[in-house]
Amino acid sequence: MSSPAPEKGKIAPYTHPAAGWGALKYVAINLIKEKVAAGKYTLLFKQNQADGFDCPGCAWPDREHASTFEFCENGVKAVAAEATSKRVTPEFFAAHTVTSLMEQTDFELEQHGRLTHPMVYDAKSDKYRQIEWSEAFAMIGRHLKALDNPNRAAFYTSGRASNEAAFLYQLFVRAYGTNNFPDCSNMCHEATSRGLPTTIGVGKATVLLDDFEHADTILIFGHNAATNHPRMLGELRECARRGARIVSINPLRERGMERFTSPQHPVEMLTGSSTKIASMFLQPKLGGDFALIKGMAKRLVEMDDVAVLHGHTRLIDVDFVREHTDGYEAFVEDLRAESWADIVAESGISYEDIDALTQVYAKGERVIACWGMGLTQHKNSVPTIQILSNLMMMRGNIGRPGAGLLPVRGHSNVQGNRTVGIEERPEQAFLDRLKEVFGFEPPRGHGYDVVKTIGAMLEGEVRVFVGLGGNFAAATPDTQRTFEALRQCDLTVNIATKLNRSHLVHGKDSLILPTIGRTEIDMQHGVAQGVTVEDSVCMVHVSFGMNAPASPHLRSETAIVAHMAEATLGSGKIDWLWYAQDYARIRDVIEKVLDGFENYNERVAIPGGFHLTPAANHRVWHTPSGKAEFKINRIDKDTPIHRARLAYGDDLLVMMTTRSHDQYNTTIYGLDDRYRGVFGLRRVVFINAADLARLGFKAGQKVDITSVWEDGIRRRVEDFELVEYDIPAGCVGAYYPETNPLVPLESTGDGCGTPTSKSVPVLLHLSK
Ligand SMILES: Nc1nc2c(c(=O)[nH]1)N[C@H]1C(S)=C(S)[C@@H](COP(=O)(O)OP(=O)(O)OC[C@H]3O[C@@H](n4cnc5c(=O)[nH]c(N)nc54)[C@H](O)[C@@H]3O)O[C@H]1N2
Ligand SMILES: Nc1nc2c(c(=O)[nH]1)N[C@H]1C(S)=C(S)[C@@H](COP(=O)(O)OP(=O)(O)OC[C@H]3O[C@@H](n4cnc5c(=O)[nH]c(N)nc54)[C@H](O)[C@@H]3O)O[C@H]1N2
Ligand SMILES: [Mo]
Repeated sequence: MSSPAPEKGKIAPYTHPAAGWGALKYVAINLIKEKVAAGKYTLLFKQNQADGFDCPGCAWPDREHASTFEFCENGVKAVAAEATSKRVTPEFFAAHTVTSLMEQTDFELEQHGRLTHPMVYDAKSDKYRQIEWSEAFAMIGRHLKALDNPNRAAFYTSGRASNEAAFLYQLFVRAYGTNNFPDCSNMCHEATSRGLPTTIGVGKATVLLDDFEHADTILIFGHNAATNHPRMLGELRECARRGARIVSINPLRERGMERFTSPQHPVEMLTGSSTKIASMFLQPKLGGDFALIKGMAKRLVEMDDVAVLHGHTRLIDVDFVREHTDGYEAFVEDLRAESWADIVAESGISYEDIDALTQVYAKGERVIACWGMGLTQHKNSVPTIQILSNLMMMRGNIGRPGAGLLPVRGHSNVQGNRTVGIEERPEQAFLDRLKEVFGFEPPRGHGYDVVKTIGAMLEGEVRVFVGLGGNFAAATPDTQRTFEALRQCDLTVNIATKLNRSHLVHGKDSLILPTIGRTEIDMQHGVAQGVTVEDSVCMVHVSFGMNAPASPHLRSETAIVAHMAEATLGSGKIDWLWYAQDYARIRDVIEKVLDGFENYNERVAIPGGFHLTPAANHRVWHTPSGKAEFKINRIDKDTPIHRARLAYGDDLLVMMTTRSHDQYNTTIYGLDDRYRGVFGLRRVVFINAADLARLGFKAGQKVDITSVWEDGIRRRVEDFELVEYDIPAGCVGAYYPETNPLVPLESTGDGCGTPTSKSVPVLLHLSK
């Protein structure tokens, strides 16, 4: 990545509640900065409403696409970023070589605005120049047809694409002949998508928003709602005011979990009052959740033993366990055998605190467990999701009102993308249906995920990369090797709204194909098209853009996919362009291929859309045993981190890479992280006071960070300012994507392949 610009920042603890006036002020600043045209302000009031567009900000659901405008600072930022009046034109590209653009930070690249024309890389001038759409598609077709094996191409998806675009994309890629579908999900909730089906038969949430009205206890693991899903705080506020207990399990005491001033409630806004959100905070070590939750399960069994002894009400829901589950006896036997010393050492939480948390859990009659990246980006993430699911099963907290599991998804349609077939390990039944409906034999083997795609590029096996949105070069781990991988490709194609790193780290041939965003009107043959998306609680609803496209030369994602397919495969078997003329046609075929989409076009027209109800909600379990399954996993004490600690002792720290308040993944809107008290800089390391003292460092000093891995490759980033922070000893935190060069490609979650972005073994050295 480009060399760091010198930063002048300020560290000042944030003492106010989350949201409230602070958020509003920043919203205003953002709109001005983005120079949104006056008429477009009304856009914000059409967000997440029945006749508006689905917010591209996140996958948090909304109440029936409610009539009251739900104010969310980050949704506004996402909309403003898309509605910006700044443009990246062919003239812009003529004025900058790719090499010179590489010198700019991700923040600077984002600031240039919206892409306006399809562009092709010209090696002689080291510049992008304008290309006709037809020529661009012909180039893609030529490259793809020239490959001796379809598995030499990889097709990335970032979770913003609509169901229609994503379905057509997977159809194209499978008709072409590969299951190489790396997607953002591989780096995100993959542990959820792999772990949950093994226990409850489905990899999705088992709750709806209404369940929050009935829950009496909400456990929130590893998730920073105030920044990443601000609208969730509104829901939690109502729960807290009703007296529900909210517990935050997070190495950091995130401000938003403490107090919240609701922008939806004028009295709170005017009086400056706020609502206390969480009543209990537990701060495990990074990656310590598996041991912690196993400790809760063990403690619950012990407490249940006592209840049996005294003839009290059982703490285990024995009816649920008997009727609905498999493997309970062996699971309990394993819990009894687990040592408390290991649980405490590996979780970083004392026995007393585990006991207190278990009491809260056991008192809850209706418990919801939510989680984010804090649980999913570790080596033991799949076991962690399994044990959490099992803990909830022990008290029958699945498939009844006010209780259930809620993985809080990131990208606004990442869940829908997977539903409609963006999956490198597709189920045979799904492929059979594709074959039945479209009459071709889809590839049957597993394709490459993100990490395997990069490996295969490095080996020279994958030669063509196509990205439907996202920023593959910056979002992925091991930056230097990923750059090397992409640069070895024959062709890289990026379908994008804005300029980003992935356009600059390119193959021999390279195309940037500009597309319209979710907030813009998608006209096909004179008719404005709606697209459909699925949120975190499995509601599918329609979204209509409201703005004129940023440039008349933009094409919709669906149209671009259709043209790529036609240029590669022709229209003999599947009439790609016909589908792209009217998206209702795509929904008709989705309905034929996938269960749950009956009368898709009619049902999605109802305000609020429809629920793709997971079978687990009805206590029907799509697992091999036909029951919800208990899974046994041991606490692993021989991981690369344990081995590194043996080698380096207490110098070895474990680092999480996380989001600041002013970013959307690799899109950097600004340099502040308001709730964590960091202003004007991003190159920081959050570190415990005791670690600072022990290592002989002082807050404010600059350090270089190196990662410790067993392959001899040097991974290092420089000049990060030490910030003293309330984070468990031995753990440090820093922002992504600046620290992605430290995440080794081979360091992935067992059973999910997710880069271990929240547990990277590192050493700190004072910068020269
Ligand atoms: N504004 C904004 N909104 C976003 C995004 C964005 O970048 N900006 N990104 C979107 C996407 S794609 C996603 S996936 C979501 C991400 O939203 P989150 O899931 O909140 O992701 P992170 O910001 O990475 O932070 C994870 C949280 O986990 C905690 N954590 C880290 N390690 C551990 C651990 O070992 N155990 C526990 N218990 N906690 C831990 C961190 O302290 C932090 O509070 O947000 C989505 N929404
Ligand atoms: N170290 C570390 N790495 C991580 C993570 C972490 O916590 N730590 N988090 C991981 C997670 S959870 C995720 S989801 C990934 C995110 O990985 P990606 O989804 O690949 O990254 P984004 O930054 O969301 O992509 C932003 C780009 O998408 C394009 N874009 C925006 N809107 C649209 C649209 O409507 N259509 C199209 N075609 N393009 C659009 C813009 O050009 C923008 O530059 O990163 C992962 N990487
Ligand atoms: Mo994500």
